[in-house]
Amino acid sequence: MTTVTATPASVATAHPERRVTFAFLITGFTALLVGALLGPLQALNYAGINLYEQLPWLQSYYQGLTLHGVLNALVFTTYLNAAILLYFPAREMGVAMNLRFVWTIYAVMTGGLVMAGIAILSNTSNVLYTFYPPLAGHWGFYLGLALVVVASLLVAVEVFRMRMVWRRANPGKVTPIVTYMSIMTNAMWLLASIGIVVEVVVFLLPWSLGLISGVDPTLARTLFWWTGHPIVYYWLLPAYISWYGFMPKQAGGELVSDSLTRLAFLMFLIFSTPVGFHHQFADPSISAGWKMVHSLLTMFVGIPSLITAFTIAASLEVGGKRAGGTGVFGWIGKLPWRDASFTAQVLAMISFIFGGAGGIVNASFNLNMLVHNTAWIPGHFHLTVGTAVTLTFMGMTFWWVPHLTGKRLFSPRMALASAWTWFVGMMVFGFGMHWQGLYAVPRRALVSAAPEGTYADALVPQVITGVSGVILLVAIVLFFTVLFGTLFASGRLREEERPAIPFGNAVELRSVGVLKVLDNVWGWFALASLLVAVAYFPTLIDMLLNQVGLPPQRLW
Ligand code: HAS
Ligand code: CU1
Repeated sequence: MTTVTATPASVATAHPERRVTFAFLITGFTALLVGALLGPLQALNYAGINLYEQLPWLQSYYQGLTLHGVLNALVFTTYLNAAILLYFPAREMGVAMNLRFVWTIYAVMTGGLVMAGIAILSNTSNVLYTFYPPLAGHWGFYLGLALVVVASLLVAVEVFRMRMVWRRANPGKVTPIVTYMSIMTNAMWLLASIGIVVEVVVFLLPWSLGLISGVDPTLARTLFWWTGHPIVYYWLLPAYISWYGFMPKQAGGELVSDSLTRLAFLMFLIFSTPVGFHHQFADPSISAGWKMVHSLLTMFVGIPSLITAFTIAASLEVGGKRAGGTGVFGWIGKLPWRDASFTAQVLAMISFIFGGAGGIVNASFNLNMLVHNTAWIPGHFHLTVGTAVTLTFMGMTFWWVPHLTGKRLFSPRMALASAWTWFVGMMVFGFGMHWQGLYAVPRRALVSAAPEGTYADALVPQVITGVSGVILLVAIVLFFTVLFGTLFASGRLREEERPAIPFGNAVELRSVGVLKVLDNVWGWFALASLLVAVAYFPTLIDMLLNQVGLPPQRLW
């Protein structure tokens, strides 16, 4: 193995794929802006304050919550994933994107977004982002979401095509690391998305159109969670691409292990999907035995994140020590804390330590009963998707938007402040919500409408949660001021002044034994599929044979 410093792509030349990448990025962040602005209202709801009645364009808490969940968790992430999963492999391999195809993907995704958006805004689809039947939305809602999923799968097709082109030109070589991470994420998503595709195309869409009269809620929920758990890794892994692929360089260090990185992604391919029952521990129609199997497999999918914790911390340590830090902790202070992009992403990592620990609690068959359907769960996922992922994507924009657009970052100090404010706001929110969950305050309930004294025990965490909503509102304003300030700034950086992609020192890999084994994507895909079949088919077949179809219901 020889170490080469520059990947061909880090040489700055004009790149036509920047434009479409930017289109995905900015559409995603616009969705986040709208979705996130509703967040403080939800936080205040937990403090007993209902501002929903003040908003003339929203009819109810549930309409607002649907918009919040769909735009932030489903739309924002999918757009950013498209940008990350396509752009960095293209640049790393030096393979041209099929631009016409990628713009088509953008059009399909955006068509879906517009459809689902209209359905929600017209108050016909207040079904929340999990859209459990028999609660029924407008067909436009399901079709819109289906188009977003189709577009995400087309992203996978294009990434596989680019890798094929690269392999033809580089026979016998091991896939470059950032590309490998993107390929594994896409392969995982291919297997993971089957559940939701079947649920929407075979059941919900025909049902909402009146073509079939009933849908079995348990079957639909099971198909939903086939995708609904691994989708959280579809959100997380693009953030990991930045943590593994770029953060070592941003910290002045080096990725300490190429093979552990690949192993972690391989484990996500294998273990992400056969675990969905951990969202259904309280559901009837699934036997305790299979629930236990999924609970156990969930512990396995925690392992690649634990690997990540150690690999990334060690990679940052290299940077801190190179900058003169000594001792067990001395290196931490030497890290580039003034760099908003770096700091945002380390704060994202720190939030994930708490989000991940909560996840292990959720996954424990017995402990889950205590926290299921309580405020604890939104507490958990605002530390994971809401901070670990979102704050990483925000941090990436601080170098990536100048890289793509040639505009100078507007106020690096405000960028740094926005990262800290987001982190503090979300940590306070997570603290308040987890704590409320222990008092059994329900999630997805208009707490402010409960009879006085219902949640009297939980007053302190409720106030804490309300305060976090205000902190987060400040964070949103700061971050989007930086983003739009950057875009609307006059003047452009010269080509050579644009920040380069912080690829680490690429290790040129030829036929290195173990890496070759890890590189056999389709072999591992087959193994992953087998495991999913074993974990799901007995239960699904039973459900398919014993369906109880319910008609659509609208409770608003
Ligand atoms: Fe989860 C529910 C279990 C991870 C998102 N999860 C949810 C829901 C969402 C979500 C959205 O088992 C709600 C769904 C709904 O609406 O009903 N989750 C887990 C487990 C993990 C996990 C075991 N979740 C995530 C991630 C998400 C996410 C990631 C989004 C991106 N989750 C559950 C369960 C439920 C659930 C149950 C259902 C609960 C119920 O009853 O409804 C694991 O993957 C977590 C592993 C993570 C770790 C942490 C590793 C730490 C790292 C950072 C290291 C720090 C460094 C910094 C390097 C073990 C990698 C060092 C820096 C220095 C300066 C020193
Ligand atoms: Cu899950």
